[in-house]
Amino acid sequence: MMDEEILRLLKKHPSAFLSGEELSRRLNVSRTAVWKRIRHLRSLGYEIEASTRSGYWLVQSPDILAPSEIKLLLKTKWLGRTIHYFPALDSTNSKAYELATGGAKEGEIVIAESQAKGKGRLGRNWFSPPYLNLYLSVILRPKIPPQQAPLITLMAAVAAAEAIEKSSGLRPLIKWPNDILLNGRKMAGLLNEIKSETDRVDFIILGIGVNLNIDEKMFPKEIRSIATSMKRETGQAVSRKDFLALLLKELEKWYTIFLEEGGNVILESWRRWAQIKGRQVKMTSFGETIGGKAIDVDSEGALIIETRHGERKRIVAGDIEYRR
Ligand code: BT5
Repeated sequence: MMDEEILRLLKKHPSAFLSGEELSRRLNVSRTAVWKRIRHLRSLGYEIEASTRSGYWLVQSPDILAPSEIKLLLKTKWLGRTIHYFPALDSTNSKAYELATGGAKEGEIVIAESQAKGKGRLGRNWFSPPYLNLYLSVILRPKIPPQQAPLITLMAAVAAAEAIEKSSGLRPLIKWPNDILLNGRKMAGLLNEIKSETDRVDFIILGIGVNLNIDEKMFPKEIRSIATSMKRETGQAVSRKDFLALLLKELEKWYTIFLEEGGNVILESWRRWAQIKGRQVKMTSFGETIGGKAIDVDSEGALIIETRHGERKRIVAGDIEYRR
């Protein structure tokens, strides 16, 4: 808390020193205590000039997603007001699951600068190098039956697509169920994990990975031709913290719409982003592959495919490829 307050005060005086005396008075702590926090902030990468005469001057903030940086930018009412921040984690989803099991509240979020075992769906990996992208997990506790949980994935995809469009000016495409593509390449992925009882959801961990500033050559070879980042598509680096603040705002907005107005509004919007109706797709689900025409998603977010023989299939989980 004290770090955030110090940064808030220093940021109010962008091109001037703020005296140690004033800081200690405003924070109601000793000057030695202020100095200790300044040293800590420096260790996080904040460039702070210190002079015994004039006090402290924040020269530059690091590009990190620490609460001290994010909280000043947040425009949400409740989402992301509690931030669990880690320079490195195995997986933000695993950490959020653990926190939620221990009673963490709706709206708490987990952010890591890198993940050693970033999780994709079906046991796959999510490549998560440090300080370039976004790895976020949100704890949600909607009062809904478990069958409706996939709609939360669609809701999050809509929110992420909208944040990406607002930030980049480019229109992404959502690929069922959880990929977000720019120019045909994957820029973001979502992974929801759910804990539920028979008739109600206990919590949902909404995991989102967004490639922001990673350069193409940094992707491992296996995914280089299928993955992309915001920077690669726009030619410009993005501020990760601004993007995070925007994404949280969109998520709060769309989640509220889902709770108040129901799944249909989400589905309508999702359909506009996904343009899936009538596309020829190849679907792999639990080891089985089928080709066919995508008809639509149903009210629970499952994909309906019509095979060549006119048979309709309802797919709840799997991967699709578009065929031209
Ligand atoms: C996903 O899985 O797309 C879900 C990814 C969710 C990642 C977030 S990061 C924060 C949170 N914490 C976690 O531990 N996970 C979530 P899936 O549809 O299974 O896609 C995985 C596949 O995408 C891999 O098998 C690769 O082919 C490809 N891939 C891996 N890393 C990628 C990356 N950084 N960018 C684009 N594609 C990637």
